[in-house]
Amino acid sequence: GMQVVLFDLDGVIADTAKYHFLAWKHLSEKIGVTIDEEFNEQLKGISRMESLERILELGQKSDQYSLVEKEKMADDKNELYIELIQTITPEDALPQIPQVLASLKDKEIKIGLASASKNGPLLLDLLGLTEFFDCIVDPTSVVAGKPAPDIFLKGSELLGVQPSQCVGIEDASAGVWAIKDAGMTAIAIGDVINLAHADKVLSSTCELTSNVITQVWHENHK
Ligand code: G16
Ligand code: MG
Repeated sequence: GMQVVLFDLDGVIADTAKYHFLAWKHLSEKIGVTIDEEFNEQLKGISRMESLERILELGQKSDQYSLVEKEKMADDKNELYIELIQTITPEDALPQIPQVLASLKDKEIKIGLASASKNGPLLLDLLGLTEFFDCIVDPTSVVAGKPAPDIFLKGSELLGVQPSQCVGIEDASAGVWAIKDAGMTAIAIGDVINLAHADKVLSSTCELTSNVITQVWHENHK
């Protein structure tokens, strides 16, 4: 049966995507690039340096900066992001998330974090959810980021189960590809237009329960 649920963080456990967006927007404006929410969709689930690269490419500025300058920009963005997330408290977990985590724990289903964010452990602490997680995959330990399946595969490996026994939960198109390419069942949160490659799309975490997760897994393994 289903043994493990691997959660994405940004956009699934908490609405931190808005803070990533604000921090990137601030950085972009300083270098004369304008980004909007639609462009920001492409940055979801994508690593910090890769996100910066996409912004620089949008402004055709990628070759104007050295690697050292790019690293400084990425650090500045992260500094602002960390400032913005300090206000996060357990109240900021998205609807149903603490209940779903508790219910999975009751059912002895293991829980892992498969976030591209280096700030994942800090965010789980701010949200008071660290205790639910049996493993947090270190995103720096995998070579290829989402949409590559590596971070999800690493999660199943660390928890000692086969990919087919896992469900992944994502809000980003790149993340859903990562789950599917890992050979897992994918539940997506958000707009079906961006996320039709998932096994099930829920419009928000309000619809997420541990029963829905197990049902979607069973549907996929008939
Ligand atoms: C998240 C966000 C991305 C962000 C990435 C890296 O991934 O969706 O927008 O760029 O992490 O975050 P950081 O700069 O904190 O290391 P996920 O996989 O949790 O959605
Ligand atoms: Mg996400």
